Amino acid sequence: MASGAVFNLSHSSLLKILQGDITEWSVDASSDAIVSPANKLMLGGGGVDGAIHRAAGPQLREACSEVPEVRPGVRCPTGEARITPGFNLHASHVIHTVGPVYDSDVNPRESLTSSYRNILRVAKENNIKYIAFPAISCGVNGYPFDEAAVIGISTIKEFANDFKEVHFVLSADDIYNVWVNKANEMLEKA
Ligand code: AR6
Repeated sequence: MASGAVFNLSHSSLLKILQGDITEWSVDASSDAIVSPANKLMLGGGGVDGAIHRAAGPQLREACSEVPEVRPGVRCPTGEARITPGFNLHASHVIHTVGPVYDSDVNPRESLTSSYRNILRVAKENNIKYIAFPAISCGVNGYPFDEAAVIGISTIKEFANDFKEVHFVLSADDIYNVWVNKANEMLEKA
């Protein structure tokens, strides 16, 4: 994974923007998690969610199937988050969220902010200190990269004191460049 760009979130925490495959992400700590942008049933989908399920192994699907449905066909509503173990991943946990579909969500900005906030709340409740995000909703869900980067970085900033390191692991060149540019505008370089 490329070393990327590093910023200060607070005096004791860092934001790192890395280019690579989030399924290969590992840190030298057990209090860690990666984020999976799932669908509402949480049983695996395409994109990064599919890659995370393949890398974690079938136990991840089994653990997801045990998450109670809040209504038929919905384990995780849009903007919420659920946690499971990471199984065969290097990361010890997966935090699943359902990000907004940009063209059909009534308030995509609010839903994406809510996804980030609920992920960080669940992570904090589980004593996670290192967490890696992909670009939630920036694939098939069609969210504009600039706005998604600003929402992601500013919401993470609200939780700066609760984590040691927050990473974005971005596979696409164009998304990586947008994230680094926005972080340069919003944060101080470490
Ligand atoms: N590592 C890091 N980033 C990746 C990887 C990877 N291995 N693979 C893809 N990306 P998407 P969404 C990037 O479509 O828009 C699924 O079917 C990709 O380039 O995975 O939130 C779910 O089940 C893009 O920038 O997620 C949901 O139904 C970003 O990850 C729905 O798609 C997110 O792309 C979620 O859509």
